[in-house]
Amino acid sequence: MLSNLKPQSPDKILMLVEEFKADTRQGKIDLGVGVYKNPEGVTPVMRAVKTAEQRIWEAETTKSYTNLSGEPEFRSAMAKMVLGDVPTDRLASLATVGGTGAVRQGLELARLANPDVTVHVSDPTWPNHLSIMKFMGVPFVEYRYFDNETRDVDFDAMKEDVAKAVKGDIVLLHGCCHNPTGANLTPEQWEEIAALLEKSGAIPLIDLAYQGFGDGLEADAAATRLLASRLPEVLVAASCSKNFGIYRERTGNLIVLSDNTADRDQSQGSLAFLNRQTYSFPPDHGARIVSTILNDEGLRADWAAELEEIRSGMLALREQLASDLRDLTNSERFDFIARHRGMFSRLGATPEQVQKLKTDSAVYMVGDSRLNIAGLNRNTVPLLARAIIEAGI
Ligand code: PLP
Ligand code: TYF
Repeated sequence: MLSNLKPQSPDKILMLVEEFKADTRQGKIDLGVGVYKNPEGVTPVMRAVKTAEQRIWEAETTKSYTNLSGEPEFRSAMAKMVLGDVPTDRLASLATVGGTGAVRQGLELARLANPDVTVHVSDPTWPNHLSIMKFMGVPFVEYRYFDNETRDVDFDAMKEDVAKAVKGDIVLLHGCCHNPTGANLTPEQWEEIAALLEKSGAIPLIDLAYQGFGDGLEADAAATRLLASRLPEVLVAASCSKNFGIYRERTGNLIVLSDNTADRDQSQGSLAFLNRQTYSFPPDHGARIVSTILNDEGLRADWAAELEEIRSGMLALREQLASDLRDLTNSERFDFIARHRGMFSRLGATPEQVQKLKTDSAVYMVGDSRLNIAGLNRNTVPLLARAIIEAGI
């Protein structure tokens, strides 16, 4: 039987990690996988996470099973962080295996509710969105999103395409810090998307993987909160991997808002069912770290301060890179790098130019010319700027 298995296409981002490791050149620069690195190139364990783990270790008296939907303390702390004011009469939620698990369970829930669901997804989007939907057999259509000339959002095209979503469809949106482009909607444009969805009755599934990495914890949740306040039904897939730096703990939360308590209760039952069918109880350690931090004033403040340092550090690197490129090109051609938010920017370079960066300058970025800003530091920014020019971008 196993001889029937076919090779699966590998994850290009993860392949790049291996390729980078194998490169023996001095001074190579890794701008590939979306993992935060400090100026020393280290992905640190955040201070508050260490303290929370210590407290958990000291206080924990059992490792018995928790709750099929995840610990209520974690889910309510997450709902508060994401939504601000939590509409408990509308809220169902689920602890999941990372943000990816939340996306997957969100899609599963949508399909349970509507077996004929079609998902509308940005072109481009995180490749795993597409591969998960293909694997599930969930039909999807792309909506135009990125303008390769301006490197901003092509909002007129996006609106035109999102308007094609009908009641019973899902529109997958990046709540902030769009991956892979770094180009995001303005608050006014979010209002327009809310109005479109209000009119059509299509439901947003908001992928919120970078809250706190863009304009701040509150600002990055603003679009999600707007949609939650305007629309009767909203799904949010929140990841704790980046903003708590607990990637390997696999911590995520799916939030489901309905417009009445009967649907809320039914949704909660369906969510617990989905966890049971997939992997039974969700992982707890990362969730417990998150609730320990969010429910303690001191730890929360320390975590938020460290997250803010990370965010402002990335923003400074963006400014520096845009400024260096302004000087080198005598133009504002690369100013979009400073306008983009989150870990990523899509340069809009050709695959050949991306390859040239790798071959000639040992600079690794994803083939679609997405670069991870956090892979840079003050000293490597000028090197990258020069390499970009030399690659003819
Ligand atoms: N969604 C997007 C857009 C992402 O970039 C990521 C990245 O890691 C995730 C979801 C999910 O992350 P994780 O499953 O590691 O929490
Ligand atoms: O887009 C990224 O780089 C991050 C990390 O299969 C990641 O979201 C990349 C690939 C993957 C899982 C996570």
